[in-house]
Amino acid sequence: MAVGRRKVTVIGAGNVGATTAQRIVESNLADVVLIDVVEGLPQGKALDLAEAAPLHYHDHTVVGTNDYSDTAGSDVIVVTAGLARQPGMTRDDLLIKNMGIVRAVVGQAAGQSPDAFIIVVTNPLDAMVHVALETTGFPRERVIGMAGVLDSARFRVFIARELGVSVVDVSAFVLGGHGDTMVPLPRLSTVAGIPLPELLSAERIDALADRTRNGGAEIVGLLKSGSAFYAPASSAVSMVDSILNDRKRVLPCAVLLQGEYKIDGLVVGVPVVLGASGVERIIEVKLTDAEQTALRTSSESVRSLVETMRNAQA
Ligand code: A3D
Repeated sequence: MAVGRRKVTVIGAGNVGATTAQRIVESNLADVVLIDVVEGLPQGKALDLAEAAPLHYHDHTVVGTNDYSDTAGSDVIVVTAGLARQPGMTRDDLLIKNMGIVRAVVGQAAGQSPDAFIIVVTNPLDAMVHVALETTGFPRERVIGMAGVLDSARFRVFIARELGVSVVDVSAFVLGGHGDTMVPLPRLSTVAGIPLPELLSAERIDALADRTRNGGAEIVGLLKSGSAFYAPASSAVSMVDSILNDRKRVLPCAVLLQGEYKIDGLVVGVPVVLGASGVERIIEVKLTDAEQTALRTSSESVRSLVETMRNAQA
């Protein structure tokens, strides 16, 4: 990684992208380049963020641009560019549109920063990690999807509220795809080391896991237009932090499996050690039959998205 000032490019200056940029500079992590296809949008948000620097006691630069040459030499690229689902648009329509966007933006950004780590946020998440891997040809250690960090943060909040305890003491273990196909593992989720099933009934755990699975939809329902962005941005930033500061945090991330968890060639959310080399290790835990089946179902839904994308290109 480059010595001296660290540089993170955030592609997409919308809700998630701008909030990610804000959190990166205000937590003193790195300089940020914010890039978007819309002219003026990244420049305006970057200037606004830069003008807050004296109030947050940081000296990081925030550059807004539409030109990929400004992103050259980035240590990390966070990909949030994409469309949200519009009325009348199917999931597959969105898949194909965002495939085109992610391919275009990641190709240009990777060309400028061939050694960067890529953190993908654009949905459908697991499929977009496939697109980023194929477009860049980067090794799987450097192309990582953000989903599990958010899902487990949501689960932690719901568990903490239910038990009236600090979120800090709750640790939630999730596997699998983002959203509907997330696989929570209550037996490996703990409150200050105490396994969750000792503290909550199976029924309550199921209810909290369901709420977590639908966590994105719950917020869309409240906001009416747009989707969650504060917690998604925080989740991406915790991954950036673990890489840039070589923290070696154990975080659930969407990575390409090559035989781990008996899955080969598909991007699935699993616990990994995230450090200065990106995904430094995939942690394999022994699953029960039911958990393995749920994980397989989750990975099959990723396979079907990958096939839809292949057919669209054929
Ligand atoms: P939004 O506020 O609409 O921002 C998207 C931005 O992407 C807009 O500013 C667009 O102009 C920009 N954009 C579109 N096409 C291009 C392009 N070709 N080049 C550069 N920029 C472009 O959306 P958002 O910030 O709320 O969400 C961004 C993405 O993240 C969406 O796909 C969401 O579904 C996804 N998301 C994922 C999670 C996960 O947990 C995986 C959570 C929240 C959001």
